Amino acid sequence: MDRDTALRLHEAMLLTRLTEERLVKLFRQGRTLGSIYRSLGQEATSCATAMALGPDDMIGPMIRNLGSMLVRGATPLEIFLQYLGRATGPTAGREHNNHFGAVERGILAPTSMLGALIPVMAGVALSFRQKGERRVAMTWIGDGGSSTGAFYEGLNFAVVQQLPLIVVGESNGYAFSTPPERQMAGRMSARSQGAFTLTVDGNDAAEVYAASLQARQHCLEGKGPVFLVCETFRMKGHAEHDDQRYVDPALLAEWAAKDPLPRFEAWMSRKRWIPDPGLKARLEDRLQQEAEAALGAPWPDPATLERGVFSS
Ligand SMILES: Cc1ncc(C[n+]2csc(CCOP(=O)(O)OP(=O)(O)O)c2C)c(N)n1
Repeated sequence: MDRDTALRLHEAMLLTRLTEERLVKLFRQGRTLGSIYRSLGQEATSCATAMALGPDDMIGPMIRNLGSMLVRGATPLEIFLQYLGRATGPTAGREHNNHFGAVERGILAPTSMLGALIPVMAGVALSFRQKGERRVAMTWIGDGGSSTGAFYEGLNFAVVQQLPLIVVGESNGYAFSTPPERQMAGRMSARSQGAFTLTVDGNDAAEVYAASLQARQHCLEGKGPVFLVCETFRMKGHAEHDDQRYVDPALLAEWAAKDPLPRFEAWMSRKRWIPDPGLKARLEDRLQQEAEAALGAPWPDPATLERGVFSS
């Protein structure tokens, strides 16, 4: 990773964290229409993976991958408008979290159904191969989501067809309140179905980035899909309405010490790559302004309720 990439990756992870913190404030003020699904402590698995892609690659994020959307050009303003359900947001108030895409940015809208994006993104990868395009598709799955039929079906198809698909497995300790051993047999990497599998420390942004570059290269060489398992931990409840009382505080303390942001800052400082000391204040200013702009944005007109929801 060169200095410029490291600085951009650091900024993306910090922006992800601060955007989510701002969303939590809006949630506690009763302003958001739904809950907030944090990626606290998992910023590297969203940002360092997406950062390794080329401009023509496509991502299909899940709800905990807001960072990947920011890396590909989604703005905090759009995110706030979306969570606040305003008319000028990406879905014009039809949906109230990160379920919005932008094909021109290479983002397919996230869907709630766990595993559903694996066959969809395998199809995207198939289209790249059929057209002879040097592009890869990337999507994410939690440990809980990797027990679904759609996950097995999609990854199996990608393996059989040798498709340029990267599936990032977020092994983060819990699925809602269910620990993995209550839902899945064996470690996440055991569910690769023959895909080339890499397991990395998901809280080490430099390692995640290097593995993602390797995964992309593997796909571009026509060697088939990659299952990139990131060992990490969900530092908050499933969402803001969940106080995660079922998680051992000692486990949280253990993972807090492995927070990907300070670790990446320490890695950068060993290389003498020092982020701008004013960066955090600058990002917070930007978020303040964009949150205020979103709070001032109009609500959707009830007369348009069915528009963009049902096909005419
Ligand atoms: C097919 C399906 N089943 C159940 C749900 C409800 N649900 C939403 S998130 C979630 C837990 C997800 O856990 P995991 O895949 O481990 O991801 P994490 O939340 O840990 O990032 C469940 C059960 C769903 N969205 N889709």
